[in-house]
Amino acid sequence: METFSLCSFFLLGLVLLFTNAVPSLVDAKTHYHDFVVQATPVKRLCKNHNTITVNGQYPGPTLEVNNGDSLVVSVVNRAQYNVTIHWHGIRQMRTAWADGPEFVTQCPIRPGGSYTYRFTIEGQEGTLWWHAHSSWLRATVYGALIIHPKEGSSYPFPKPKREAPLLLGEWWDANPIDVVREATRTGAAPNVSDAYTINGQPGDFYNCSSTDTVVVPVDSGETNLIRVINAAMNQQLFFTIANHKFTVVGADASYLKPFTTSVIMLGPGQTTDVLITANQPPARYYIAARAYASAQGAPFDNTTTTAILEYKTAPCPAKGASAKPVSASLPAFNDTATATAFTTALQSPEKAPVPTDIDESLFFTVGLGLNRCPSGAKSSTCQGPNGTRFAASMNNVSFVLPSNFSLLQAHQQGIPGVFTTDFPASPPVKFDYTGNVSRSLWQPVPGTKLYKLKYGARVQLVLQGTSIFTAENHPIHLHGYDFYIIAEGFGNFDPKTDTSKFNLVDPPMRNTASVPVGGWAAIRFVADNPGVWLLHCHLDVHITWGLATAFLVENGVGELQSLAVPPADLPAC
Ligand SMILES: *[C@@H]1O[C@H](CO)[C@@H](O)[C@H](O)[C@H]1NC(C)=O
Ligand SMILES: *[C@@H]1O[C@H](CO)[C@@H](O)[C@H](O)[C@H]1NC(C)=O
Ligand SMILES: *[C@@H]1O[C@H](CO)[C@@H](O)[C@H](O)[C@H]1NC(C)=O
Ligand SMILES: *[C@@H]1O[C@H](CO)[C@@H](O)[C@H](O)[C@H]1NC(C)=O
Ligand SMILES: *[C@@H]1O[C@H](CO)[C@@H](O)[C@H](O)[C@H]1NC(C)=O
Ligand SMILES: *[C@@H]1O[C@H](CO)[C@@H](O)[C@H](O)[C@H]1NC(C)=O
Ligand SMILES: *[C@@H]1O[C@H](CO)[C@@H](O)[C@H](O)[C@H]1NC(C)=O
Ligand SMILES: *[C@@H]1O[C@H](CO)[C@@H](O)[C@H](O)[C@H]1NC(C)=O
Ligand SMILES: *[C@@H]1O[C@H](CO)[C@@H](O)[C@H](O)[C@H]1NC(C)=O
Ligand SMILES: [Cu+2]
Repeated sequence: METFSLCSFFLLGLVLLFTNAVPSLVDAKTHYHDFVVQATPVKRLCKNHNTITVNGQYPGPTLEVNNGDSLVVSVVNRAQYNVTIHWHGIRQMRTAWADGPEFVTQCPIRPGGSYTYRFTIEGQEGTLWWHAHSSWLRATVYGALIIHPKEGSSYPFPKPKREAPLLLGEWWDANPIDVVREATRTGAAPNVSDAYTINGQPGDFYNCSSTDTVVVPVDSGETNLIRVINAAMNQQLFFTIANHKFTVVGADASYLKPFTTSVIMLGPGQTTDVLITANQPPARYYIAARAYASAQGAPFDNTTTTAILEYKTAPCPAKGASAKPVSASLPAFNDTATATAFTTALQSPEKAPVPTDIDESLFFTVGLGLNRCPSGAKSSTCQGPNGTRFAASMNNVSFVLPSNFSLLQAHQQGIPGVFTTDFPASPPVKFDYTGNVSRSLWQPVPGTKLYKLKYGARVQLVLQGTSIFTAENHPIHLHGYDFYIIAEGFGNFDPKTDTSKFNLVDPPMRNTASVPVGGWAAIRFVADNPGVWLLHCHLDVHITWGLATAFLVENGVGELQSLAVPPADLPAC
């Protein structure tokens, strides 16, 4: 049992339960879990909501496994919405059927239905998470997925005394499904959120939240591992702890060369593992997160969420102003320099097997667009800028999900008419991507176009941001793969000069790349996992507008290089 200072109890804070880092002693295990998706009363910011949760928990249950273990998660849908669960960052080798994005690898689990996700963790260690991948349900349907080292092995850094996840989320004082439906109807940008949260709690900078702030207890002198997860819907976040530096040791379930910083930036989908040593005078210190908002002039939630790092021997706070924890300072909302300094500091711990001979050299633009409304269209459905509707695209294709089959089923069963494989390898029109883009280029074309990859293809993909409507940092997530981020930069990628920036020695490995605002990122991976794998912006507002495509990776030779057969309980459309 943990002991906590009495202050926490007087303050009615929610004390975070650190787990002791105990190695388990048995061989690879199979973990069975039941997830019941259901509406649950949740009160935040003074108001009650009927929130969609897993097992009545918000955030949902933390899953803990060892590298090499298997998970069997039986999901029962008792909510009124279609739902699926995505295991964000899990490679799902040959088990694409368990990946989860709706209409990509499965049809949704309908109200009253169920589906059991079965998969094995192969060669991944660190912090991942799970979340709904259907409409905007992931606003409240998410949780941590922690992968401890394989049996008998340990962390490649000094063993932390204790460890705990901190999930950064986003809360609407509304039903998030109503928020996205309203935006889809009107064509305008959806309402921004009303609060950010840490482990489901906004913290004491918000009205009606001060008694529920999450408290992270520490003992003087100990070093703990904090697993930070950005589960927010639409916002990159800066994260810091007052008066404490931390050592970054991992991101997206890949280890990193350790380095010290006082602030980290995470795009939605990204995780960062940090070691923090309690080496300051015993007191209470704010843990804080707020927006890194890269788009100029676009509205965003500019509030700050907090938790409290509390030394167990901290003197109990007196009543009044002096009760405040030590305050934390965060970068300015538009501090791209700090965001970039962080993302470019990440390196693999040692020399990495980065593919050098490239079979597929791809160049995808990523950005927004505006659809003109047909004359005669109701103005209530054209509430975007100047009577348009917002859109987004990759290589000018605004991605449309099918509704009668999943892409993976259509691929595996050879059903025609669901998708095509003519997604362009490079932009159909070359232009000054980050300049003042002509209005004639702003309207993308809707389509369900995939890019086909042969099994084992060595792929280089340059993700080029555009300044159509507005330039913005896009967190681009690839399902079913980790990739090396070999370089990033501002402006237009120049194949003649920018290849000199490529780090082919020790680039970081991630599953979500932050493409700099008005810039580009280059990634490499080997297509060694057959299936249909979504590539998308992890800002849900952008995927809603079509900022996505998918790779169709063909089978290789033999069973070990081929997609498994679909599970018998795979939901039908
Ligand atoms: C969005 O915000 C507007 C303005 O505050 C409000 O009238 C509307 O009800 C909100 N929509 C939803 C779905 O909450
Ligand atoms: C918080 O409550 C105070 C007092 O009722 C009010 O003036 C203020 O606008 C509220 N702030 C927010 C962010 O709702
Ligand atoms: C957040 O935005 C509101 C509305 O635009 C503004 O009044 C407020 O000053 C901003 N707060 C911060 C901390 O920037
Ligand atoms: C950031 O915003 C401030 C105003 O809040 C402005 O003065 C500054 O120029 C902006 N910086 C950048 C890099 O856009
Ligand atoms: C909207 O129209 C006005 C006036 O024609 C123009 O100045 C502005 O740039 C337009 N905005 C967008 C986003 O098209
Ligand atoms: C699936 O839906 C698409 C788009 O609506 C349609 O073109 C196609 O014919 C449908 N396929 C089948 C087999 O029903
Ligand atoms: C962008 O180009 C348009 C049309 O060519 C021009 O009207 C506008 O002034 C330009 N904007 C900037 C910021 O240069
Ligand atoms: C996208 O395609 C549409 C339709 O062909 C075209 O009008 C527009 O200029 C294209 N934009 C870009 C960036 O290629
Ligand atoms: C739920 O999923 C089914 C296919 O399984 C689809 O036909 C239906 O439109 C979906 N409902 C919503 C509200 O998206
Ligand atoms: Cu994802």
